[in-house]
Amino acid sequence: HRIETSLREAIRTESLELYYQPLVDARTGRIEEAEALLRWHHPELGTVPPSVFVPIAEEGGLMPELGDFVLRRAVRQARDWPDLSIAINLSPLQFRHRNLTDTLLTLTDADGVDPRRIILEVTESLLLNVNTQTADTLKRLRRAGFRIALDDFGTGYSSLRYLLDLSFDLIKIDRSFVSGTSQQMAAHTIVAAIVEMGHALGSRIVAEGVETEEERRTMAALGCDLLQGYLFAKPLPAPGLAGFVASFN
Ligand code: G
Ligand code: G
Ligand code: NA
Ligand code: MN
Repeated sequence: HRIETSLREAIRTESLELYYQPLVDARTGRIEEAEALLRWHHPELGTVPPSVFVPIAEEGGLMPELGDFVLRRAVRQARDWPDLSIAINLSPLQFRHRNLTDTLLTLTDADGVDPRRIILEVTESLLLNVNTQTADTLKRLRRAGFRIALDDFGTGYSSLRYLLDLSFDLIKIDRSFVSGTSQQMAAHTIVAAIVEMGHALGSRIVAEGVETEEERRTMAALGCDLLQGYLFAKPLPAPGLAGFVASFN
């Protein structure tokens, strides 16, 4: 696979980039978090989306290196942005390959970053077959102070069992419930139910994919704590995000 070879090279030369998308507090209107999203600007192929190259990295055994690169970059960015928490997407493979908690603590220690400012986003695919190792790692991470977000909630094989066995600081409602749906009434009923359930379990709720002012108003009225989406900003390179936050807050 030529693309795998050039991805390997891009990881080695650290020529991948992290973009950042802000999360807006629905009550205060302030930005206190940003999600790191990988971007690969390939010299010939143009911008390759992570939905394409992350699976290639996973299948080609490149995830340990790619995952470590993202952790390193994102924690370093958190050091440089003391007023923001940074959310990092984790591949399920990162739970298997090495001791994630120690790796992260080494990075946050070295950069003087409070682990509470790091949010780790996991998807239901990690939890599909929660073995005790996965559950233990999630517990250790939380004990060390890292916050855990359940990403894309409501898609995949949603099982409420995860919410019983594991605690999440944040639940991110997938954008299919937030914007552009033809069954808006039903979607809003489900969002309201997730908000009530999530709050009762001590989680804060994020609405993803907020694209319009009306969606912002609706999601805030339904009780979502944080809002993320193109209405506020697309994922931006680090300097762009910093400028955006400075004028927004
Ligand atoms: O940025 P975009 O919407 O194209 O992201 C598409 C998918 O790629 C999302 O599911 C997102 O979680 C995933 N993704 C983006 N950045 C990272 C990353 O740093 N690590 C992992 N494992 N997945 C990522
Ligand atoms: O799976 P995950 O939620 O991590 O994926 C985040 C992806 O969603 C990113 O690739 C980002 O570019 C995309 N995204 C963020 N906000 C919006 C939005 O308002 N609308 C759409 N269509 N995509 C969004
Ligand atoms: Na995410
Ligand atoms: Mn998501």
